[in-house]
Amino acid sequence: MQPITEHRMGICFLLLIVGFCWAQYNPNALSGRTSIVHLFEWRWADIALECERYLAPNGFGGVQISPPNENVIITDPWQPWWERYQPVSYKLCTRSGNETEFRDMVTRCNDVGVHVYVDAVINHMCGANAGAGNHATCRSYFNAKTEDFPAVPYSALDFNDAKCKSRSGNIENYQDVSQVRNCRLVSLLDLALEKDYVRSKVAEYLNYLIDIGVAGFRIDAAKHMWPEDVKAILEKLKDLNTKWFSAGTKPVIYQEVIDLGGEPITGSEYFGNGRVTEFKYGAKLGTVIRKWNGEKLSYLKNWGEGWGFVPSDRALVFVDNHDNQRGHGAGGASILTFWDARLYKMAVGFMLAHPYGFTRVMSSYRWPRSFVNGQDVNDWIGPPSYSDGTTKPVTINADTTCGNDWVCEHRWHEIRNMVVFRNVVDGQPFSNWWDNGSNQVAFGRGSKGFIVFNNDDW
Ligand code: QV4
Ligand code: CA
Repeated sequence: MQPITEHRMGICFLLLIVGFCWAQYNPNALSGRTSIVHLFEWRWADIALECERYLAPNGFGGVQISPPNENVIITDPWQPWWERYQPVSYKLCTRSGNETEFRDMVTRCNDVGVHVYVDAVINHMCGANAGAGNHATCRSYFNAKTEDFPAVPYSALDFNDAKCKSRSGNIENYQDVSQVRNCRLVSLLDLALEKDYVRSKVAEYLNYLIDIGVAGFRIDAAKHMWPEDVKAILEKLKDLNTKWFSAGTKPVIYQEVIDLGGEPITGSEYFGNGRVTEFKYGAKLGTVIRKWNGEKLSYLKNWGEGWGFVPSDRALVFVDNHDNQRGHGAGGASILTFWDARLYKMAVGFMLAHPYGFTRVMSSYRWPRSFVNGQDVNDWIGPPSYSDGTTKPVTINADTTCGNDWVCEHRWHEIRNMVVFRNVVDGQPFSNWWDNGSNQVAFGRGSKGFIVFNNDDW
């Protein structure tokens, strides 16, 4: 065996020189902590408290946070959640808090062993129609029309306009790979990531966060970037802060690539950089648990790669995310959310019991859904906030649930208990499957755990 190992290491070393061995798949959570939670739109001050009072004591490994960098303030509609996906600079002030609060959160979460994963919006800046002025969360000046972002600084030379070959300058055809990566996603000004200058500015931002103590990144809109451009940025990244991580630890990377099949761009193209989001997971699980298309729980016997998913150690999985819980992004109507609480708990319970993938629990806020022709016309509404636009704090009720319209799915006791279950059975094999040929199933995790699901009507 020895010569083979050495041979492999040799190949890896060779590949390293040409840059193929960067990838970081290890979630960098404390050992025995196997899930993270997305605290969507939470304030940094509330996340710091939640790490200390709830996430650490209940064995959560980390938190995915909303984008921490400066974004455009949109007033029509009124401060939608999605304004945070329209960067103006890499300064750390947003509706979630300022840099001081951000640093305090990262320090306090790390100090109790809960790590922070940043949603990194690096494919683009704001929308082409975002105007000009200082209507941004740190008051930086920008001009979307002239593509001027002096607070970075980026100028028109740093965007992809010349490379984009679509008629409108937007992505019009997802079958055309170069359009998907060189044109504007819903008019968002597309960065020229093949330029070393742009790569360096992005890496400078990510390294700044690494120095503060973050553990990794969700790479937003990775499908819209060339995998080699993402890699070139990752190669510029430092190891994690040794105050909390052992020397030589790289940031974990999970790339948002929506691959439901049917498009030329696949998740596997990005394995060389890190993990990818497996969107088939929530779409299929929702279909099964809703019993649509004749699906039943018994079909989950070969759940995972057997369903055409990416390899388990390359997958970041979730039942719903901040997009598809409100009809954005991918997945469609089958996606289960807190609005379907009973089925949702079953789906999240199944995800956390099953060994496939690295698991992310969603934590949402409630908004006034209003369907017109099957479309939620309120899908844009931002987090619970006061009339001056500031986000409401997450209050905690006497029964440990959350107030102020924060849903806190991660505190639902069925979900919280399954986070603990997953930690307890970590490393144990999937075993002793039983089903009734219908919607009653059960399985074990080695000698450490056993779980039963009944989605039949008896
Ligand atoms: C609209 C039109 C354009 C038009 C433009 C200009 O759609 O055709 O050119 O006006 O008038 C918002 C609006 C959108 C608007 C755009 C620009 O919703 O209607 O364009 O702003 O003004 C989030 C939201 C988007 C939002 C975006 C920026 O979901 O609706 O766009 O933030 O504010 C694909 C991708 C995948 C993506 C997913 C939603 O492959 O990468 O769509 N998911 C991620 C994030 C998601 C985020 C982005 C990417 C962009 O998870 O939250 O989009 O950073 O599947
Ligand atoms: Ca792009």
